[in-house]
Amino acid sequence: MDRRHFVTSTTLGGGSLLVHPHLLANVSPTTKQVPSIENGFPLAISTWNNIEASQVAGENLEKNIDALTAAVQGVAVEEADKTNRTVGYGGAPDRSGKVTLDACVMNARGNCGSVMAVENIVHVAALAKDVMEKTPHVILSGNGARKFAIQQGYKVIDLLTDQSRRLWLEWLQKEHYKPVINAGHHDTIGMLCIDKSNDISGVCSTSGLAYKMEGRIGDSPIIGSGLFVDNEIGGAVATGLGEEVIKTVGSFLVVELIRQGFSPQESCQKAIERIVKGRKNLDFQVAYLAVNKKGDIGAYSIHKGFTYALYKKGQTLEIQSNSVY
Ligand code: SD4
Repeated sequence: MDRRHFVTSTTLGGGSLLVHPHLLANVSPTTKQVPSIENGFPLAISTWNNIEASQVAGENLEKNIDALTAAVQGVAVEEADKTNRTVGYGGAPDRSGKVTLDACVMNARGNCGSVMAVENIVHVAALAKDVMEKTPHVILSGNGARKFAIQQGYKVIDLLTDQSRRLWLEWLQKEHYKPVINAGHHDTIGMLCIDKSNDISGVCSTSGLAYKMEGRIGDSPIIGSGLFVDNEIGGAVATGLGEEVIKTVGSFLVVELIRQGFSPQESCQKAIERIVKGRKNLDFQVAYLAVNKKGDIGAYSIHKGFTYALYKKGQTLEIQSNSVY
């Protein structure tokens, strides 16, 4: 990979400043949004250090490719990368040794598609787009999704790499299920793109949590939890412990807060606050990444270490998010 990439700290809310949950209660709707003339479009953001994925999406957007197609193509980079153990090929299996993938897409017209617990198919984000565009349904799961993929000409491959098999066999020695915070700084990829027409679309793709129970579905393929887009308002994606995102319908919540007048940053913070409020045990990670119609970005997580990859004007930067702890 010879692309230039940079690591920087966000100026949003003071870089690595710790913000205690009770401070968030004082966040009130911004009456006047700061104009973001410098934002410009196109723009692509994705969760974690998925630099190459955001760069590919951004370069496609520069060629006037629409936001959803660009996002699906960007996410495909991670889906094909066997070293990323949280997405696509090489993703960690469930506890029975099966790699099952989840993905969803949502476009600027409010249409969406999703696939859940798909085996043997790498590019599940593209498959979710096909569900949206070529079927009368929104969600296909399991064997039905796999059969549909085969009909559409997707390749069938074994998603379990030698390394994933070895690590799974090691895990079986103890069978201790404990989702890892910031696993490998890759984790689920959620991507939001704004194209040259100022249309917003989003994609989320994952292999889910390592050693999940067979049949477990996380937030990532659930519209409103792992991803939500309203083209008039903005979009949001989630990563981390899906069970906690689902309970608060996280991405929908973030977009609705933006609708109410909060900035994307305030909205992500408030959505995290909804999860952490009153909780003693916070040994899990959840992070949100959001953008509004003007291209203002927000990112916030429970624990430090969450980063996102921002493509703008030809280059992609990895940016550190603020966090509660
Ligand atoms: C899930 N949210 O399946 C996904 C996993 C993830 O970072 O995001 N890991 O719950």
